[in-house]
Amino acid sequence: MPTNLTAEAKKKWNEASLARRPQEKLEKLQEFLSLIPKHKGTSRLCAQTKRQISTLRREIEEGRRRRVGRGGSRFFIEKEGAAQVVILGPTKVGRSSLLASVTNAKVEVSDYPYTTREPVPGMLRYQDLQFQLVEAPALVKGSADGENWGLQTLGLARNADGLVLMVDLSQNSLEQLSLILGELEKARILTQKPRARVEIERKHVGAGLHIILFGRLIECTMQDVEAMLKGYRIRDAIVKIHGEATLDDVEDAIFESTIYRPTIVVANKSDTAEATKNLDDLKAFLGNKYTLLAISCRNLLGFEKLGAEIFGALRIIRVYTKEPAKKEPSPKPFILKRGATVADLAKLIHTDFYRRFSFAKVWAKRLRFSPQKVGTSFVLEDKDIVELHAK
Ligand SMILES: Nc1nc2c(ncn2[C@@H]2O[C@H](COP(=O)(O)OP(=O)(O)O)[C@@H](O)[C@H]2O)c(=O)[nH]1
Ligand SMILES: [Mg+2]
Repeated sequence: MPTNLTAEAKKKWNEASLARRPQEKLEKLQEFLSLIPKHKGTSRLCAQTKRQISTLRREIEEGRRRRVGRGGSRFFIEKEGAAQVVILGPTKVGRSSLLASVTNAKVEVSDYPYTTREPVPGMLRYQDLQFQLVEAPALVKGSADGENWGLQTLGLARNADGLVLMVDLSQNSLEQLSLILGELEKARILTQKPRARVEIERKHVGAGLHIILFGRLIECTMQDVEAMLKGYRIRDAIVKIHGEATLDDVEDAIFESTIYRPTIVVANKSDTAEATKNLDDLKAFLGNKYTLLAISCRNLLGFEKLGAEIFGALRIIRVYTKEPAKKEPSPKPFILKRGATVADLAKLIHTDFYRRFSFAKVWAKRLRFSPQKVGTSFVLEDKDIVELHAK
């Protein structure tokens, strides 16, 4: 449903998105909120803006307190390894136990609820990769409205590369899963690949507006999209539209409201008496929508597939580069998204490298001859070896 904001409101949003200082951003957002007309089409935007305001307010308050003590937000975990995966779940499902079982992290496993109040990271090894698992504080009903540091916890999930939703097979697992999915939905974090994806990359003034359509527009034209972006004063940007997108999807992207995070479900305590029934219920509910992994932290069962399932859900590939003069590729792979090309690899290494690109040689099992000489548009796959040649 369209929001039909006034020009004044759109201008205010632009000011808010450009504001650098938190205090200034907060003020602009409050003014923006007062300018949103209240009707069905804007209820989601209102709720999201209120959430943004209250997160900012808390951050500002925390910052004030922190300036006296040590610096940095305790809810921000620096990314390490191939991807950051946040473990979400209600209290006592075994998030700490999982971290203690599969990573080197020092965590507190406890019979008391809400023991984990701050996110705790640990590294999970998978073949030649490491994933950073982060135990988030427990989700509760109302997390998306700020209960139990919910805005920060869900902010952590927003910032992650992937999610593990964790439930407890000795309890009503379906109820727990519904709680998690409900809070995520309220926070506009999708756990299933959406039918459309719109990326807006802001550019410097004068760069112009470039809209690239990879998919298809539904019930709107390129002119409509352009008019909507310009209405929000987005005049210098690269806009990529994947899948089947409506004008609402474009507006969602302007507000950066809806995001998608690859997700798997992990059901712990498979050693308990109630586990079989609860697992059956979960399977019936999930179908093939999510990967479901049953584990027992107590009996150390089911972990062997965790790394592979996370790797699969993230839809990433490893590419090994080789220098022309050397025999062996570098042991440390570059991480790319599935579907990435030689051009993406070159850009990832260095923009200058991409500009000077001449050709590449690829070694891969699927090729009839290796190495094969390829250009920038060659689509890479997991475990490909690439030798880049510059002009
Ligand atoms: N039976 C059983 N109990 C478990 C298992 N994993 C964890 N627990 C217990 O569940 C409680 C909560 O565990 P904890 O890891 O602190 O949960 P968290 O709140 O999600 O971090 C503790 O008493 C653990 O001993 C398991 O696989 N089976
Ligand atoms: Mg814990």
